[in-house]
Amino acid sequence: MYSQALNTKDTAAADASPDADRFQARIDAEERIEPNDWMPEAYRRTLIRQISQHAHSEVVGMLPEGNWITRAPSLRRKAALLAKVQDEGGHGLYLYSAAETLGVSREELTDQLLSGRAKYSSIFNYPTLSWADIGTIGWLVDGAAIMNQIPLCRCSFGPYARAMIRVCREESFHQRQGYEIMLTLCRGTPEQKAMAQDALNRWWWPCLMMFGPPDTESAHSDTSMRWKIKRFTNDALRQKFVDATVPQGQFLGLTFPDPELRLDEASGHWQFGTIDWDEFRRVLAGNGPCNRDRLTARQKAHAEGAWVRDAALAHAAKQQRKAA
Ligand code: BYC
Repeated sequence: MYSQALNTKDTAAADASPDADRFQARIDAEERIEPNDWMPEAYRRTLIRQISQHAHSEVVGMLPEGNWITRAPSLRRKAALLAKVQDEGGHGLYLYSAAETLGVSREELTDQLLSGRAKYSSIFNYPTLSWADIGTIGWLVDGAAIMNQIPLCRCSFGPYARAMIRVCREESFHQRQGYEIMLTLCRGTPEQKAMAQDALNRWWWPCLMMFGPPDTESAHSDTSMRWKIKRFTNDALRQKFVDATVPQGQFLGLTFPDPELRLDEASGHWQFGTIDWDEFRRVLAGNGPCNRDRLTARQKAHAEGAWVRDAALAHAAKQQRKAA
C-alpha cells in the first residue's frame, strides 16, 4: 500500500547506482523530472504517496464546505462557495492525473481512499458548525494550503509542479473569499463577531497541524528535501504561516486561542505554544471528530456515481466501435 509503504525514516540511499547519481545531479541542477525519465523507485513511490494523499485531501475537503452550500446566507455567498467547492474537485482531478503519470491507476487510488487505507489531510476530519467556519476554512485552511503549495510549484517532478501553479491561483481566490467572510462577520453584530471568534478558536490548532509532524518526527522530510519534492520543512512552513496569519487576525480584531503567542522582536517571528500532537495522532489513526462520516460520505458518493461511470464507459465503447 503506497501510503503506508514508507512509514519509517526513508532510505533513499538504497538506490546507489550510476543512474541514481545522474538522477541526483539533475535534481541538484534544478532540472525537472518527467514521467518517462529514469527515476529511483523510492522517488516514484514517495511522489505517488504524497500526490495521492494530496488528491484525496482535495476531494474529502469538499465535504465540510459542501455541507454549507444550501445554508449560505445569500445568493452571492452561495455562488462563491459553489465555485470554490467545485474548484477543489478539479484540484483532485489534476492531482490524480499527475499521480497516474507515475504508473498507478485512478481506480487503485480511489480504492485506497474508500477502503480507509489512504491518508488525507487531518484538517478535514473536523466539523463545520457555523457559517463562520466557512470563512475560517477559506482564511486559514486555504491560507495554510497556499503556504504549503507555493513551494510545490517548484517541485522536481514536472506534472506535480505544473498542476500546482493553477491550484495555487485558485487557492488564492479561496483564501480571499474566506477572509472577506470573516471581515464581514467581524464588522457585523456582536453575535456575528462572537461566531467568528468561536470558529477561530476551534480551527487554529488543527490548522497548525496541517503542516505535518515536527521536523524531528517527520519521516519523509529529509529525503523529500534532497529530491526537491519539498522545498521547506514542516516546521519552517508552519512558522511562515503563523507569521503571515497573526497580523491578519489582529486586523479582524480577533484573539488567537494561544496564551503563549507573542512576537519575538529579535527574530521578527511569532512564537506559539505547544501543539497537541496526541490529538493529531488520534485524527490520523481514524479517531477524529468526523473521520467516519467523511469516509461514509465518499463511499456513498462513489456507489451513487456507479451508473455515471458505467454510462461513460458504454459511450466510449460505442464511439470506438463507430470509429472502427
Ligand atoms: N494530515 O514525514 P511527514 C487543502 C502524514 S489540501 C494527514 O512529514 P511528508 C485543501 C504523512 O502523510 C491539503 N497526514 O510526511 C483542500 C506521513 O504519513 P505516511 C493537503 C499527515 O509527506 C480543499 C506521516 O504523517 N495538502 O489544503 O513529508 C479545501 C509523516 O509525515 C499530515 C497536501 O497534501 C496531515 N496534516 O509531509 C481547502 C500538500 N501531515 O504517508 C484546502 C502536499 C503529515 O508515511 N503534501 N501526515 O503514511 C505535503 O506537502 C506533505 O505530504 C505534508 C507531509 C507536508 C502534508
